[in-house]
Amino acid sequence: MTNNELADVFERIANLMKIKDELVFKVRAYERTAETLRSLGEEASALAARGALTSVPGIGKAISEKIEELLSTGKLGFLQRLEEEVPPSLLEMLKVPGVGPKKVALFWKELGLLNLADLQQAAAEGKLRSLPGMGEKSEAAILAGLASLAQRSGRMTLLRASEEGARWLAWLRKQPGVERAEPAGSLRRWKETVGDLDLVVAHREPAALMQAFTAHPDVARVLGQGENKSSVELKDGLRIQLWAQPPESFGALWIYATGSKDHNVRVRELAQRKGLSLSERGLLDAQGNLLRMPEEEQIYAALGLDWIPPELREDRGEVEAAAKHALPRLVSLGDIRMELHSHSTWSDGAVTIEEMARAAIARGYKVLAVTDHSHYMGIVNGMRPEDLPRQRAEIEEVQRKLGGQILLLQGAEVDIRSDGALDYPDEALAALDVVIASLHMSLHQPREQVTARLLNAIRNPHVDIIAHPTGRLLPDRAGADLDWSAVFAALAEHGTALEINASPMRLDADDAHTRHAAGLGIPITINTDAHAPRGMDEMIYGVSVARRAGLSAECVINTWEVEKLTGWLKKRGSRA
Ligand code: DGT
Ligand code: CA
Ligand code: ZN
Repeated sequence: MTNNELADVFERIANLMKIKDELVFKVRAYERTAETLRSLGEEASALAARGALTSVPGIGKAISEKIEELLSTGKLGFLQRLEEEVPPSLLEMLKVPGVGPKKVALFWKELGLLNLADLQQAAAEGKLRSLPGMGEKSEAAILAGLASLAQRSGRMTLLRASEEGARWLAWLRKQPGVERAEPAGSLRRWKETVGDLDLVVAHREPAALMQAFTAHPDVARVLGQGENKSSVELKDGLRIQLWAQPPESFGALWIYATGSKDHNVRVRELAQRKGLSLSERGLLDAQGNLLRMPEEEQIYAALGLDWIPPELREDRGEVEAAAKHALPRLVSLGDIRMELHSHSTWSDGAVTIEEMARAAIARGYKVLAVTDHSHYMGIVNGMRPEDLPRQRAEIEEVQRKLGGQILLLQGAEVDIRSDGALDYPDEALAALDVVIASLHMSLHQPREQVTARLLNAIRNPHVDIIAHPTGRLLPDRAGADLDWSAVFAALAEHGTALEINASPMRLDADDAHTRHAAGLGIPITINTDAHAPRGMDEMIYGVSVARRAGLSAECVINTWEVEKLTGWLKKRGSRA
């Protein structure tokens, strides 16, 4: 067990004792033990092995015996007896803002509540207000606390994670002795949301670096500090884990800290079968000698594997594919030649069509589709069908001005109304070069109803693309509950494209649905939905979803030659 895992056990003991209403000084001893363990410079297991646990200030005989029992058996009789007296499910309730151990004890003893779900139900039924020391106000506060707890997943968007990661990597690269600093964990795998940041460095003597890191002025709390690994919580709540190994072990460290956990397990098994031993400290041969491997490629090669792009490291068959040299050639940002979903001042965009076109040219794009919103209620400044001819005239004028640098398409992002009807009549849709349909309102209708709306749009022969299909907002707001098998069947039947909306707040469709859709031959399009030039820079996040879905460039419309795109649109009966 690591120091952090041991500390968690002692924290658990302290909380259970508080609910049991034990004496404060007894509880405090366990809390202090947890704090001591988290800031210990050395692993408790190493201290125990030397019989030196009691030399740590604050760790007496009773505590050191408990630590030794945990280290040797992974269990603790004392805790097991405590959990028989105080149900551990009660601890869930402590996470609710405004609920402390005294209230948990009250709810448990007076009402028999055992967990969060019980508490939710009792509060909703108005059963808490009549308890001693409670009232309508405190009951309402608990309901509000429960709601905010459900909202908080403790995860951040990829955008925030990338920005914070870049800032901390820049800081790390300036520290003495740092030979290399790189992102790892879910950030490097481009997972749609990130829990904590994992950063890795190559360093020969990292003790001083760990010290500087945990003493950084932005740090609020040190969750763990060791020779090769430290973990902190910043004042704004962000958590960072910093890992360090000497340069000759960097390949193994980077693989380990990148994960995912399931990928690591698979790779380590493979190493074992070859008589090797792989950990975050390095790759050891059968004699226990460290193999000098500063690069990931060297480790994978030693295991008979091609290098695996981090986006694929989720144990979804990538290790087997790498062994057969059959990994897909993943689409990359450089393959993208067009943006097919963008807004201008004709609806809620910030700049003119010409400025958006110039921004697209600056990014090397060959096609820009201007797809302003339709006018349906709730959409700010949406366009009425009668505005479309005047917009067409402006697009043609900009096209003349910019000549062959880029092809401009007139499209629209047509709202799918709450009753499933599209916001423009068919004549208006038929006059457009490309039509995007999307759900914006009434996302939380029952599954059959919201799915039927989407199917209605897919079946309209003028609709080319379904944008951000669920309407979810990351990190925490769920989107529509779609019947995906019906949606996939309709998309495949009509050849309609499915969008990966590249905004880090959306990433919708997600990687799993994209993988499934592409497997059925459904065309995939990646678009930023830019409302200003800088919005176009989010393309990389959409590409990451496609990469996590295992897609090569051919599956993605935006990588096609211009003629292939216009041919596809013409065949669908669009004007382009
Ligand atoms: P997150 O932070 O929830 O967005 O997800 P990750 O993937 O960054 O996970 P995290 O931060 O818990 O751990 C970072 C990496 O450390 C993870 O990707 C793989 C490695 N790791 C963590 N725990 C274990 C473990 O128990 N076994 C193995 N083999 N690797 C682990
Ligand atoms: Ca992480
Ligand atoms: Zn849009």
